[in-house]
Amino acid sequence: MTSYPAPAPSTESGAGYKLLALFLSLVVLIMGFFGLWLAISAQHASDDAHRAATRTGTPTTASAGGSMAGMDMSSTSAATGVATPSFAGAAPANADALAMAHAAYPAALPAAPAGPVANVHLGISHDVLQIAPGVKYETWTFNHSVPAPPVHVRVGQLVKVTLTNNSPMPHSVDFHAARIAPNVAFTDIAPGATKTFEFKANDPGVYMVHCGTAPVLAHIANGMYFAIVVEPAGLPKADKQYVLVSSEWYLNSDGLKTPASLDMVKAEQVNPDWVTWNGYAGQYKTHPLTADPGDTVRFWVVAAGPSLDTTFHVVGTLLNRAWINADMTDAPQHDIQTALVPAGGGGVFDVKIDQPGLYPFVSHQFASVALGQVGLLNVGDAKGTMSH
Ligand SMILES: [Cu+2]
Repeated sequence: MTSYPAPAPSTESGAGYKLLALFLSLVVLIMGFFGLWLAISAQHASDDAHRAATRTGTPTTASAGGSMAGMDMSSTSAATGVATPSFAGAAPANADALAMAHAAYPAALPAAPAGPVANVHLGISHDVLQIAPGVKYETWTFNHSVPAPPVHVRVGQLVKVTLTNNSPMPHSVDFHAARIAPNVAFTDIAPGATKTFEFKANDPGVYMVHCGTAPVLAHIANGMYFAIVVEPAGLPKADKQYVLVSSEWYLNSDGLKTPASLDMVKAEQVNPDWVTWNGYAGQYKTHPLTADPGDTVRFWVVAAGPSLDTTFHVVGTLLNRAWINADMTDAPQHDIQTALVPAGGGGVFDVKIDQPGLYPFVSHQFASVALGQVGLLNVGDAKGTMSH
């Protein structure tokens, strides 16, 4: 046993005991305050829980009407600091029929324009769109679509952007493919205004484009993003090329009867209700992308987020070529099982599948699959379906 010397008894014992008594009473006082603080915190937590519980099943609809509803709701929700309940997977009884009737977002890479100039016209508006079978959402869009249709240019082309704001609030556009002063090119434009800027597409890859107006979290979460492919010369030939944009959605209601809008608390907490390829949950399960056996299929992938990364994986094969981070100035890596596409980043992936079948493409962060981020590549007109 270690023995410590006993405190030397004070020769001025009276003063020593008074000091000790003072110290002990201070400790008691501090503990008392701490206890009081704990009790108050517990009461607040209980109130919050009660508020959350009373909102369950009757989501707040402070957003009724008004195209700024998403913004209004976000401030209301953020002010109380309480997220609405989860609406993950909410679906009407006829969800399967609605999924079949849904016109899938065209994933095929469009042709790049000929000549030295690529004109890109972007109209901003606020539109109610479906993000899952029967689930309506008050989106903010470029060209009335989430994502906006992809843009395809070739390295060396001059990209001339014309941005028109047809919405009732300021917005902007930020091209990750551009090397340009953002305080000039990416500034907000007022409702009704138009601006133009241009940049030379010198860096090959696939890039995110998004609205950069504050709070960017809200503008991206509401749907303001798309992909631009800057194709270099001399790529290996691809038989099929598809553009996939991943993103997640944060809903303040289930969106079944009236459109949902943004729950900013859920967005801040990265607690999504839906995660999608090209803006609509599971659309390529009911409307698979297609290829023939032996085709080289090239996926141009962007993770729009706003906050989730995508770990790109094709079930049943490997990524024969993988341009990680969409860095196409260097040679691709080969035979990768899963490739990270970070939020705000891209990746380019070739697969070559000889055996006919249904090959799911997913983010291997499987929470995202559970919330809708899964599609099928049908090789060789295979029959049936495949869940994953
Ligand atoms: Cu915006």
